[in-house]
Amino acid sequence: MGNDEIRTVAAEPYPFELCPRHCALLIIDMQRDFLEPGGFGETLGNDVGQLRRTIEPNRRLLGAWREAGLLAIHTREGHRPDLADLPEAKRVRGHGAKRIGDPGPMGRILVRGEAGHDIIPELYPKAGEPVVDKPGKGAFFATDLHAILQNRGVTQLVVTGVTTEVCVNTTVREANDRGYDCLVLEDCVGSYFPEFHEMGLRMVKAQGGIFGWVGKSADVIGAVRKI
Ligand code: C5J
Repeated sequence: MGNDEIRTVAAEPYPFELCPRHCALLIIDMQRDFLEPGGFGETLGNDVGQLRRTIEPNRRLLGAWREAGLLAIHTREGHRPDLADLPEAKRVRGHGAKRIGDPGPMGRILVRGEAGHDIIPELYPKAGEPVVDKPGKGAFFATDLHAILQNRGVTQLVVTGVTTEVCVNTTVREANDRGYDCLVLEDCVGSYFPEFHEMGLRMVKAQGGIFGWVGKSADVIGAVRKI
């Protein structure tokens, strides 16, 4: 089988027709500060175990994706060290004791170049894999992601990462409005709140797939292994 051949992947609300040549894996915000014990997410009282269960399925998927020679793209949420791209509304939201730009357990919180802002070692990008630094929740807002995808002829996205209801959902909605077909993998996305995870996935696939499809990594791995 070649890269142009369609592979049918089990998904809801109906099977996803994956075309490897036109499909990219988009891994959202698998950053140390969100996922690692002792990071910013945990200091806010979140159970990072809810997110860490996604690491192994993502690692297996990324391995198979790379072996098949397909395009993987990583994103990181964060801001310039001078915080010039940080809206005041985002900085003050939540009245938390710790804010973006403050010192955290792994450097300044959500600031580019700091240890906590970087991607976890298990999924670290390889040379040639684009890393998109995004100041917002959606990966298309104020980034060059759309240009990167268009220049590579990508029309489909397999979407993984964290968190299901925030950056994953926002990105899938943005992608949908730009004409991309998105397949979200339920075992490769996670939330600190299981009920939001569940609802986040249901919102994607409701109404005949109003924002896209929901599937499982094993089915995508099976499909790309045939390349
Ligand atoms: C992401 C967040 N990545 N929850 N960020 O979902 O603030």
